[in-house]
Amino acid sequence: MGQRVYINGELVAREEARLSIYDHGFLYGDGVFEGIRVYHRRIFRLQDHITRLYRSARALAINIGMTPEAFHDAVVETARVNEVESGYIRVSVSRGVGLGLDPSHLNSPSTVVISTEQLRLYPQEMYERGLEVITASTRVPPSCCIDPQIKSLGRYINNIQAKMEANRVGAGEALMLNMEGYVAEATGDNLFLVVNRGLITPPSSQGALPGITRATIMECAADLGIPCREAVITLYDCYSADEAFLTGTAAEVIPMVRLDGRDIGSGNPGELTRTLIAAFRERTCTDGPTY
Ligand code: PXG
Repeated sequence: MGQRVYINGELVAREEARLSIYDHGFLYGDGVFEGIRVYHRRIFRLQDHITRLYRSARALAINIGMTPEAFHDAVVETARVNEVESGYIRVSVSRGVGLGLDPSHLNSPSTVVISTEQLRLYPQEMYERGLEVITASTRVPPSCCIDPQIKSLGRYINNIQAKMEANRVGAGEALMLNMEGYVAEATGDNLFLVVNRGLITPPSSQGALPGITRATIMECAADLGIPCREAVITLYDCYSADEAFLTGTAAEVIPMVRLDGRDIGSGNPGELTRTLIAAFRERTCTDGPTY
């Protein structure tokens, strides 16, 4: 049987999935989303993704129109009917359908789409050799504009611009600074530095999304007795770090070995990075509901 897509309460054939041309997600980026991974028929940290989705929606006053429990079950059911062994689940929710900015003119409840895909963000060799990264000139907006803690559709126009900056110079990723010039995160990943055998990562107050892979790495570090703290990070901290890596659902955990033409540490994936990648891999076998 072909792939099915959950759309507003129904599982339909992928070719038959239809959205209105006046959907607020399409017209204005007025919506929220989650990208979730499946490992060995386990939906990795699904509960955390549902919690973040509902927090994002609440912050934008979007009424998802179903309970988090029902949403959870809909994600599991979509993965189950598509027989996903390992892969990627995209959950998108928009405010609804209606032409015009004013949400009081919307003539439908929120649009909910759940689909499954295969996804690999970077080529395999980059996981082994490490990523070359640049600092983007495109900044993360301050929370008084588009709050970067909200995983909104619209915020990604900036991140896409930053990613294009990386593409233009053949780099694998771009680091983004906040308006004060401190390091926030990469375009779809959080940043960790290894300094003096401990980890530091920017706090969400500096423009980092509260990443679920980031939280997992913090737990792995605690298990392994590796100190980890949130810190305000400058480019100097990155250039002079012993090791660095990026974390995200799509990217998983990937070493960052060069930044703006400077080697980080030896310029190769570091020992602590490798240890944490292994610890992360182990967790993907146990965390999350199975079907
Ligand atoms: N920062 C940003 C801006 C992100 O978009 C992360 C950090 C990492 O968060 P998680 O919870 O995934 O560890 C993200 C997540 C995609 C895609 O389609 C992007 C993300 C996740 C899944 C898919 O490129 N970014």
